[in-house]
Amino acid sequence: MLRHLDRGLRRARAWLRTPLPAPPATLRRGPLRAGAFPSPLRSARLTSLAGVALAVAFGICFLTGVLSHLVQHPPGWFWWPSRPVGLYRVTQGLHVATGLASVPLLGVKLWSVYPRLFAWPPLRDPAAAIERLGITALVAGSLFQVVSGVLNVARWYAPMPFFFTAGHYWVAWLTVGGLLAHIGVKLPVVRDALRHPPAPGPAGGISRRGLLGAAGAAAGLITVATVGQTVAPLAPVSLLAPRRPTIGPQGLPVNRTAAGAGVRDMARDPAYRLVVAGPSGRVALSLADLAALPQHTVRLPITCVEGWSATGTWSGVRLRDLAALVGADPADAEVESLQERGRYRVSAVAGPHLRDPLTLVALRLGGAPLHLDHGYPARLIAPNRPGVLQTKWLRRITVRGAR
Ligand SMILES: Nc1nc2c(c(=O)[nH]1)N[C@H]1C(S)=C(S)[C@@H](COP(=O)(O)O)O[C@H]1N2
Ligand SMILES: [Mo]
Repeated sequence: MLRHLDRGLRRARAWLRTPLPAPPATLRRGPLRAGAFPSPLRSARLTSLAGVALAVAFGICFLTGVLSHLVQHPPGWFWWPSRPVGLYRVTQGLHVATGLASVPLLGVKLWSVYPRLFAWPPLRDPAAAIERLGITALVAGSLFQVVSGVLNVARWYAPMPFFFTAGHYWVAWLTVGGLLAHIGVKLPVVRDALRHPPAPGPAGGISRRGLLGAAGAAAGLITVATVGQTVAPLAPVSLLAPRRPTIGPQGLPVNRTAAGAGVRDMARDPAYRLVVAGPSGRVALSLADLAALPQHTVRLPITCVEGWSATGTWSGVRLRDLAALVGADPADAEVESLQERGRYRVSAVAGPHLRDPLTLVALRLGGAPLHLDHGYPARLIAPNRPGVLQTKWLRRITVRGAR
């Protein structure tokens, strides 16, 4: 039995290495010519260094991205705390920063290897054909992730005929699968290339070190030029950031306006009531009722998955105080917006956030009543939570009791 398996494997390996017939040599023109890519800057070492840097950036970007997905769509086994307050801000900041830093790294990496597209013969053997297929998928996946991520940061959805979050998430798994296979195949090559000292560089023009330095500087520059979306003191140098954390009504950016959400009239209706329903009943609170409850003030950020974040000073009623009006032992809650359509009209509030004294149904921002675009008359604000879950224009809170 084992002997058969062994023989089968050996045969498969031999087949993978069977030379394929080369195409007629007259087809070998243009970029297919020998020596068509003379740049002495390309080397196994450069490819390896760029590859290692890219693998680190992709790795951090992937892990923080999966984390963000889990926080937004928590499966039953997942648990996410409400503290530290700014943890999600850090992980999502890392996600966007490593994703943007990948742009120049991917550029250098692809530049250093693309002449191999024109290798002769095009397919040496079946193994080479399979490897090319894998690399094609990896390159396509990487480009898709980087481009769709940058488009999302720029809030330019028109070129994406699919739901960004779902596409970006599933292609991430495909890309990382391809990346792991690629690393498995190339690790010995990389180790070899990095162990040996670099060959003497070319005489004139840009040096290898210069090229690497330029790519590194570009990665750093892009990061600094966008991180101001999150780190307010760096905002003035954030030339590339499409959002400034201090521009917007009440000094805070707006993601979706009240007009865009179709809630202008409902939000300003004097008959507005916030309904709170729970295991032991239901109350409908007017703005005056809400203002008569104990008020608290917290400083918490809005951390948009699109890469900006900004801190505000919010005042209002603790969510746990509202939950206490409709039942003793609250487990979790769902908050619903006046907005009638759209993905972000409802959100779930898990136990840690429901019980946290920093979680508010906010009525005020920076001391003044909420601006209509920031969720007037009432919005949720909770610690360590993505912006998409900080639901605006609340209509109803449904509390579930512990069982
Ligand atoms: N009802 C509702 N709430 C919402 C949204 C929305 O589209 N509808 N957008 C969310 C997103 S994506 C973010 S980043 C924050 C932004 O809050 P802000 O506009 O007050 O800065 O609101 C969240 N709350
Ligand atoms: Mo957002």
